[in-house]
Order: sequence, then structure tokens, then C-alpha cells
Amino acid sequence: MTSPAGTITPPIGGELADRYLGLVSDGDEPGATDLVNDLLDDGVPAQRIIVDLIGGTQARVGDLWAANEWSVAREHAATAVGERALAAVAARTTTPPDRGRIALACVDGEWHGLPARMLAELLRLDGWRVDFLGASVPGRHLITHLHQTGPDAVALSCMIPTRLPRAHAAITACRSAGVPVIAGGRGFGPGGRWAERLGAHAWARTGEEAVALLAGDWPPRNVTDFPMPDGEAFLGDEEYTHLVRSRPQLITTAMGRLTTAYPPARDYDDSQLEATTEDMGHITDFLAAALYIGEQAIFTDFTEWTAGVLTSRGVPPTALSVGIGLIRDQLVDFPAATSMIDAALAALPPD
Ligand code: B12
Repeated sequence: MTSPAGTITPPIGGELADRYLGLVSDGDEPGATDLVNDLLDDGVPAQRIIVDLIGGTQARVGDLWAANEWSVAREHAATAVGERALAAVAARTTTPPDRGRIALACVDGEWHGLPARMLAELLRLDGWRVDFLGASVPGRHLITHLHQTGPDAVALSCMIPTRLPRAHAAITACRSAGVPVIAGGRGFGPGGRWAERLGAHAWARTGEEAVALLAGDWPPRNVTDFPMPDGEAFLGDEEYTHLVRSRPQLITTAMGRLTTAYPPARDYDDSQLEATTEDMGHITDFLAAALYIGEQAIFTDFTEWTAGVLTSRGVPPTALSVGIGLIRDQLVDFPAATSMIDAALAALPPD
């Protein structure tokens, strides 16, 4: 079902991708599965359908949600169609598992299961036996699975940086169990630079890069050849610990002061207040992750992205600045946290 060796297949795009987006947009599961089945019948490689059509459309879905053109519900429905289409491709493609065994999991608290599922199918197509453990796998369950099945490698997916402390715990536990770790997902930062920092043995940007890497001289036979990186001991200092422990109180206090600091919030309805509480949680979590890794960019990228999302929903950047300020006011004794917050506030666009 894959393209014959040496055949170069152009990426799927244009009118076909628009048609598929239309089906996804309508929540048309039968239509989407019919389309991918027709493509397979026409000899289009399964990999192209997974990466270009299903994956590429997910990225467009994300952009439409961020621009406030699609609701959260519509995005959820679209993702459900993508999962169904991927299952249809998987059902039509079988490759004998003759390479080895890989355990694939999303880190604890990571709910983006579809990108990892895409990777699972790409690896299966390349002859790996894959145990796909799904979204949000607590570290202890992952380790139990490793002891029970003895895989050649663990593939760990992290799409949002707030999960990096949990990713670190999982990577450390896998290392202790003697199993090499390949990390992936945009949560590990540009070029995967935080994956190495957290002790992963390898990182790949896309599913196809992971397939190529694993088809080469990998996994390493002896994982002790990969010492823990320098600086690991500095992760999770007392500022990080304080932020994590006081998270509920930080959010409650900030919400209690919201209407005084930002009078337009007096007119907020329940769902707006709920969304603001969630945003306070995100501010705290991204700041905690930035402190954990020691990377300003984790927090600044988040605040810039959130400013864009809020602006497209008619909420001015000032509202975000005020919210961040309400968290900052409670962290005056924490110099690393306040300096990260100040740098992020300075980078926010004016109203
Ligand atoms: C669908 C979706 C969701 C769904 C996920 C449902 C599901 N079953 O997967 C739900 C609603 C749960 C969700 C929630 C959130 N989401 Co979301 N989501 C998306 C969306 C639109 C699509 C994800 C997807 O399927 N991508 C398709 C694949 C193909 O993407 P890909 O990155 O290219 O995947 C490849 C690589 O990542 C790589 N890879 C992935 N894992 C691994 C592992 C290994 C080992 C390797 C080697 C490679 C690898 O291989 C993949 C295949 O090639 C993206 C937008 C986007 N552009 O991706 C946002 C996105 C990922 N979400 C985002 C955010 C912020 C959130 C929330 C925080 C939103 C909120 N305010 O609550 C929550 C966090 C939830 C959580 N704790 O996990 C941001 C993340 C930004 C960031 N890095 O900081 C994104 C990028 C949106 C955006 N435009 O900014 N989301």
C-alpha cells in the first residue's frame, strides 16, 4: 500500500485538501473515510494521506480556531473526523512487524493524542510493532508497561511545554529502566532543544523524520553511552516549586482582584469568568514550565500567542497584561519569575 521504493510522490494539497477540509468542517465522517479509501485505491501512499491530508488539515483547523472562525466544538468534531480517517487508513494497510517493538505514549497531562497516533501508524507502516498507549500516560503506568513488554525504545510525545516537567520525569524513569527515548512534538521547543536538555536520547520534528531515524542506526544498544546532560540538576528550583504548590491560591487571588484591576470584567458573564480563570491557570503553568527549563521563550511565546487569540475574540492585549500583572503581584519575592513576566509584558503588542 506504500509507494514503490524510489517513487517520489508529491504532497497532497490544493483542491483535494480543500475538499477534505470541507468534509471535516461538516463533521462528515463517512465522506472523509470514503475520500481516504478512494485515495488508497488510486495508489496514493498511506504516508502522504496521514501526513499531508490528515495532519495538514489539523494544522488548518488549529488556525481557524485561533482566528475565532471556528468554535471549540467544531474543532473537536473535526479532530474526531481526523481520528476516524486515520483509523480507516490503518485498517487498509498492513506491514509485517519485523523491525522491533516501540512503546509510544503522550506524557502525563498531554491530551493531543492524534499527532502521536499518526506517528504510531507511520512507524507501523515501516515495520515496527507499536504499543500505542494513548494520551496522558502517567509515568508509573509507562514504566510498568516497559517492564512487562521490554520494548526497544520509547517514543514520547509532548505538544505543549507545560507538560515538560512530566516529560522530564518520564524520560528519567525510562533511562533508569535502560530503555532509550525518542522525543517529539512541538512542546519540546524549536529544534527539540528542550528534549536533549531533559535527557532524551533523540528527538525528531515529524513522524517521517522519526521513521527515518529509527530505520538507521537507532535505538542505541547501550543507553549508558548517553550520559545525562549537564545542568540537569538545576531543573525545578525553589521558585518553580513555589509556583506549582501555590497555583490554586495564585489563581483565586488574581480572580478576586480582577474587577478592581480591570473594570470591564464587571460585565463578564459566567462563561467569560470561567475562560479567564482558565487563562490564569495557563499563565501560571507556562511560567512554571519556563522556570523549570530556564527558558524565557516558553513564557513569551505563550503570552504572544494568547494575545493573538484574545485579540481575534475582541479582547484587547491590556486584559492579558492586567491578568499577568495580578499573578506577578503575588510573586514579588521571586526574582526569576518576575523578570520573566516583565520581559513577556514588554513584548506584548499595544491595544
Ligand atoms: C486538535 C487540537 C487539540 C485537541 C487535541 C485532541 C486530540 N485527540 O489530539 C484538544 C482540544 C484536546 C486540544 C487542547 C489544547 N490545545 Co491544542 N491543538 C489541537 C490542534 C488544532 C491540532 C493537533 C493535531 O492533531 N495536529 C496535527 C499534527 C500532524 O501536528 P504535528 O505537530 O505536525 O504532528 C507531528 C509532530 O508533532 C510529530 N510528533 C508528535 N508527537 C511525536 C512524538 C515523537 C516521539 C516524535 C518523534 C514525533 C512526534 O509527529 C507528528 C506527525 O508528523 C493543534 C494545532 C496544530 N497546528 O497542531 C492545537 C495546539 C497543539 N493546541 C494548543 C493549545 C495551546 C492547546 C490547549 C492549551 C488549549 C487550551 N487553551 O486549553 C489545550 C491543552 C490540552 C492538553 N493539556 O494537552 C497549541 C499549542 C501551542 C504550544 N506549543 O504552546 C496548538 C499548536 C494550537 C496553536 N495554534 O497554537 N488541542
